[in-house]
Amino acid sequence: MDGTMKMIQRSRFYYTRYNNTGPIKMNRVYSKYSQECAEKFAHAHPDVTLPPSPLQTTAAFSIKNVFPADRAMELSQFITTKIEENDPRFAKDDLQVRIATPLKTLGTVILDVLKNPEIDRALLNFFRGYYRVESIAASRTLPTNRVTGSWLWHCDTFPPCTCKLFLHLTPANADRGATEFMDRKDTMAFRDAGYFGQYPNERVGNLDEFAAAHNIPYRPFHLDAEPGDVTMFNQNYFHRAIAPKTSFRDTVQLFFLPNPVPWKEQYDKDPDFLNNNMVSFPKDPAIPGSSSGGAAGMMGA
Ligand SMILES: O=C(O)CCC(=O)C(=O)O
Ligand SMILES: [Fe+2]
Repeated sequence: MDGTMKMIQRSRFYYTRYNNTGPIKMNRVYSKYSQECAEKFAHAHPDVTLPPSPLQTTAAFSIKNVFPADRAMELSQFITTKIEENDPRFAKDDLQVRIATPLKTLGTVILDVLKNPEIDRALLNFFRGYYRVESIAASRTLPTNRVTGSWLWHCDTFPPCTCKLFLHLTPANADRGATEFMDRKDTMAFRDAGYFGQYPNERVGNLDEFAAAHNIPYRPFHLDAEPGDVTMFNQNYFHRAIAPKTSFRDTVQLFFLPNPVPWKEQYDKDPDFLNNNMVSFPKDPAIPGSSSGGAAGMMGA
């Protein structure tokens, strides 16, 4: 990226508008597509009013008891068993265990989370219309002293008008790996002071000193969760993963894009899509799984 583009993408006007400092083309294409999906929904549902989503102004909020707690705990136990068996679908390093093809490995039962009316409403409100699942990940974060990548304060630099959901399979809390978040106001204050957390090499683990030096508040928050709870998450507000102190934390992560038809209708067209899609987000949001719109390694969620 040349210096002029970088200056534009890091200007207040730009990041206030798109809530990221990513490429203009990505932001324009996604904003336009999202608008089209929302207009289509509004046209077909003139009597439905969708209140604004809390994710407009903050990184995350909780929806409790979405998924049966005993099923969530069973899935966590299953992960433990498979790790002990050295199952190759459970790839372990010092930070985490990544679970391959979650819908196959853990089962399509995880999509039941979307049958919860509160979740559906929260997503409809965020997208101002229909949405689809673009990808699914699942992982166990582990106790470690190493702080790197997503464990540093960052913005995923994903397209605007996208969001994620964490389904918790274990508790998450201050001692047990709950993600730390900032709201919109604080995220913008850090950007105004020159912190962007985009590329891995410009991220820091603790923003205490930076905040003090720039006279801005540093007040990250986390959300306690129990098995079966959901965290709704706007990944373009600053956040960082926290290594659990006591025991591992398990989550399933669903990533959403706007869509012209309901997620289930989209899913039924190609139920295997979510097992094969390796793209972080598509270049063309209208085409699920179209070639990658961003190298995960470059920006890094
Ligand atoms: O695992 C976490 O707590 C947060 C990871 C993260 O940065 C993300 O999902 O974008
Ligand atoms: Fe992230």
